[in-house]
Amino acid sequence: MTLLGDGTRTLVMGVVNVTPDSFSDGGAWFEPDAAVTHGRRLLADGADLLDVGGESTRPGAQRPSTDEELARVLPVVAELARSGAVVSVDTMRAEVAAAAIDAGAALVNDVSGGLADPDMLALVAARGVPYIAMHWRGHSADMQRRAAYDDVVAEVCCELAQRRDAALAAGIEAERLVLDPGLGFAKLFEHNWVLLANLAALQGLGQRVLVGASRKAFLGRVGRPDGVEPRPALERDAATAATSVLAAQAGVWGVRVHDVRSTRDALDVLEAQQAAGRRAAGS
Ligand code: PMM
Repeated sequence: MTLLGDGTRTLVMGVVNVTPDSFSDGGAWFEPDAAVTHGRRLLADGADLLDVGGESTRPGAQRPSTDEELARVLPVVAELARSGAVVSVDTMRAEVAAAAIDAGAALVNDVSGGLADPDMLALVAARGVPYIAMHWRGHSADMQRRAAYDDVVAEVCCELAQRRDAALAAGIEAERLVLDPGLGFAKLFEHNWVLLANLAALQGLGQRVLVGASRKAFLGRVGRPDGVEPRPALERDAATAATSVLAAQAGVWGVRVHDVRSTRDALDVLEAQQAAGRRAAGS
């Protein structure tokens, strides 16, 4: 199997946030040892790869300095890579990506798709690692002001196609490029649902697709009428697992989740059902 898999099943990327302030886990893994232990737990639960990040991207978040981000992610990337995990580094900074690759990271996950740092695409091309480019319209401090679309699917596809073309022009091989619709980033609740319902349009861009719905606010609102408190982030894993199944049914390359076990179980169910269908068709 190549680093990005053989395409026969949807991969599960487990999230390791080394941040004090992520919306999704409240900084539970901020200490390096705790982050490494958490990463190992995600692997035991069935993660195919681990995504280590040191910058919270929740709406309104302020950015850490480059030195702070490096200090957060490098020890965790190094230790998890040493224990054999396929590690991606979740960063918008070329300097952090370069240091993380030196420490053992095998992929770069850039939520800005190369827009935040003009050196990112060239760095990734030079290092020859796979690159995840997410749809992004600006830093978290004010991104929700940019959540205006006439046709969210067409506009996200068009803007991602521009990032694809920039990545390819910089020398990143098409085989190593993954695109991500960026659920929750400059998106209102309804935009996320429309994108989830139209993953085929994103796949039409010709690249592997990653979906990151895990614990996001739109899942906290599902099934709750207006006026009822949204479900807290830590109670969104069943809804997340359901989105993982929807994404896998659409044939995406990977899903990025905080609770690997529930998504792994849900994808195992889907795969068992699909295998039975193939057996029945062949008999
Ligand atoms: N979401 C978050 C962070 N990084 N990366 C990708 N590729 N796709 C996403 O949807 C995404 C991401 C949001 O923060 P979290 O780490 O708490 O989930």
